[in-house]
Amino acid sequence: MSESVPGIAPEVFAPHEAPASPPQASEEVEFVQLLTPEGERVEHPDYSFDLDDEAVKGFYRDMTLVRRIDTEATALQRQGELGIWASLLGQEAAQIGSGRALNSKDMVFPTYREHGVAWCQGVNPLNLLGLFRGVDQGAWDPRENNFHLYTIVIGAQTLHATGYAMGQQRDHVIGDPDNGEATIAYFGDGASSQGDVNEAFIYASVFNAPIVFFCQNNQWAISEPIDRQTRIPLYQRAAGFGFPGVRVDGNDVLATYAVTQQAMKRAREGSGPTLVEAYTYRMGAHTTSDDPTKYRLNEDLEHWKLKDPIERVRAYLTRSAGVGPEYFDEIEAEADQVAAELRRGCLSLPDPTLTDFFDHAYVDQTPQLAEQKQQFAAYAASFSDSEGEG
Ligand SMILES: Cc1ncc(C[n+]2csc(CCOP(=O)(O)OP(=O)(O)O)c2C)c(N)n1
Ligand SMILES: [Mg+2]
Repeated sequence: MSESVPGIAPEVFAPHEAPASPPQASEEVEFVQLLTPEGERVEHPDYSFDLDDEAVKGFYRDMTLVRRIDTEATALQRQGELGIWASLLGQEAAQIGSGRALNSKDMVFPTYREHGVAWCQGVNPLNLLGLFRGVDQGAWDPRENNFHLYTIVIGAQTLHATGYAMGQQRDHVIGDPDNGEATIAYFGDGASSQGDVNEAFIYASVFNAPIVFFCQNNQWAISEPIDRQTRIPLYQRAAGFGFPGVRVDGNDVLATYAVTQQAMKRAREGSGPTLVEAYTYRMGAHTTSDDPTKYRLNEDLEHWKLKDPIERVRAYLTRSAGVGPEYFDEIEAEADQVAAELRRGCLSLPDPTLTDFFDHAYVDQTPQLAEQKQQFAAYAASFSDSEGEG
């Protein structure tokens, strides 16, 4: 291929060379920030946080409890009580800030890591554990908490969400920025490379659907770094699809709240989609089946620890809002209680009757599934004869 194609940089033709790296953890990244890692409030020309310190205390509580739930779930997996767990460690601010910016009518389409958003929507964390324990296929009713079932197929939920948002538009439930309704679709940096996500962007754009695409750029798609997904900041892609994109400090709960709130208002009033890129970091493994020490440097992790989303809120509350240590102790005690309850609940989840799974795939049983159910029942029964042997 010639290197002199007009308008195309020669480096495009060096496919095996590593592309220019995106900013490393130690470099400055342009984003909306309202609370620094040191816990200082800062101004931004386009976004402001307009809630009081009581609300900030609430965010601190949310993030601490959700982190504790996450730690307990990881421990339960290690003890053989869950099949797998996808930790949200490090992403608490992105999830609590965006989750708390939703109103009671907005609809959420999560991936498999949005335990913090589930918390904000009032989903019982035990329901999340049921899925990861393999005793059900997601036992919560999406309509009850406006929180769709977890989606493992990367990016697929962005299409489901766009379809839902187009339904909201056709039901004429938009037009009011505060009391109307809109949809938010969560996805990851890796998912941004999926066809589904790009198709969702196009549909949402040309139909002006009331949706916020909330990308948690945690820098990793299992072991693939962000520089294998994009050469430009992800939020800039929105321009090519014809709607605004904004990058927010994903470890700053005040900023993620403010940015999501504005984007949701825009969607609810009928002004169309927004892409929010929450710039954050996956502090843990991809899932409990993964070992990140095989592919990333410990010093990166150490660097991101200094940007911890919970610590900065604690620093702010202590230094600038006069919150004493008793408050933090209370939250710790509550977190321990929540974790103990979750553990008790998990251990007492009833084992499923496996043949029931065939009944839950569709609303109405199909002849094929009925046959498969029978075959499975016969197969399972073949083991009971040999019970107690060898
Ligand atoms: C369509 C599809 N392809 C591949 C996978 C396997 N897979 C599971 S998680 C994952 C990486 C996703 O990364 P990202 O979108 O950044 O989300 P994160 O896990 O970092 O939250 C992949 C490739 C899958 N579940 N679905
Ligand atoms: Mg990722």
